[in-house]
Amino acid sequence: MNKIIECERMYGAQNYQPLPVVLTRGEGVYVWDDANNRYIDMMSAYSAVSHGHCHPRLVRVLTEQAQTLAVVSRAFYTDKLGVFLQRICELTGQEKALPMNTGAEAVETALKAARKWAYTVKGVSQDQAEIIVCHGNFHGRTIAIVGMSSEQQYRSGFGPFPPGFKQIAYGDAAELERAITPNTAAFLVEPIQGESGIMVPPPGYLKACAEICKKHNVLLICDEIQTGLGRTGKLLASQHDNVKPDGLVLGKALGGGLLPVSLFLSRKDVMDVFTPGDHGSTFGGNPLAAAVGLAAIDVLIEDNLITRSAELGEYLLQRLKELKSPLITDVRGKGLMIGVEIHPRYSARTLCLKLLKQGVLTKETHGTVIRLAPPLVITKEQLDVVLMAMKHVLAEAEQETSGAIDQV
Ligand code: IF1
Repeated sequence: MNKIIECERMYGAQNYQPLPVVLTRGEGVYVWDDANNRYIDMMSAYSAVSHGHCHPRLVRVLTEQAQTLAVVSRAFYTDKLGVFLQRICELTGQEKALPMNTGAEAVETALKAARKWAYTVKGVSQDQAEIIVCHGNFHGRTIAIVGMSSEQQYRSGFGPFPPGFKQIAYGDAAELERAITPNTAAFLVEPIQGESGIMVPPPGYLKACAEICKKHNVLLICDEIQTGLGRTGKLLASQHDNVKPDGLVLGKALGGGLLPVSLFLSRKDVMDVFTPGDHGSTFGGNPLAAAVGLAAIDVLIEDNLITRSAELGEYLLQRLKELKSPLITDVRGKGLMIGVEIHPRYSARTLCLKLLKQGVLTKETHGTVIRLAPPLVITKEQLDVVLMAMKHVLAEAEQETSGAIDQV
């Protein structure tokens, strides 16, 4: 057993089951292991590394800011936060933003804002606010957030959970309307569900939800922590339906693949429910995170990463569909957020282990879907290497299961 793996196993909580590889260095789409083998990273840390590993310009901004002023708390103003918040508000069309660190913290901020808006603006009675979420959602790992999850494993052993959440099927706008009551504060939804297996809702779904929310004075809050910042081929996935939500949550890639940066953004009348002392975070909005977040936005725009995601994502999706393997039951996604669904009689994790041997790093979700979400700086040539590897491991797997899996 690798001594490094042994050490992590000995002293670390076993809340993950990593693939048997020890990474030591990253640059662009590549990462290297402790035996100096090179891999193409098709996971990009669940879309937190959209800019590629150790992006030179982002590392330079991080280093310079770290040597200047890093963390002072929000007890004081700094020269970095306001300009960062202005930039992201102008880019997304939202009026105000509240900076946090992890995605879950920004989601919790959104939940608190929606509830307080319901009581102080919409007129819902105290402690009666309801928030609607979708079956198959993933919004983080706090007790309130797993309390509204449909995934048994994320909930088991962690109850009791806070009340005030309702679950509806994903992709069915009529169900949203049926679930709304006079106490409904908000509908929190991922424009494309990531963790539940890259589930793309029918075209027009988000638009229909936006209209229903407007009709019933319910806040539409989009969790774009994974789908945002170019991942699906537009700045925000909600733009595929021409929807501007009342609230927006960003995270992951906002930190440029270097440190946690997240935001809750919304209309002024929603954000203004927060008065000094209502909510906060030691590190939220620190100048180091603000400087890197601003640079991450600039690189996203200046390096044209959003168009790359759209064009290369379309290329990858089409080529995957051409693979015609009996092991593949579906290929779906938008931009460079793609899922390859594997026949349930074969283990997606086994395929990921085979891909590892071919120099391609990725991980399955829910046991059957292989996630392909590379840094947006990937090239067509590098995608061709990934496609060759996919073809190779599928052929190998078909050999092993010859005849066991009939043509689907
Ligand atoms: C894990 C995947 C899971 C997210 C969306 C909020 C958060 C996430 C849409 C919370 C985080 C991460 C968490 C990580 C695995 C990964 C993930 F979908 F990306 F694959 F779990 F579903 N909203 N997603 O995707 O953000 O607090 O983590 O910064 O928890 O295992 P966070």
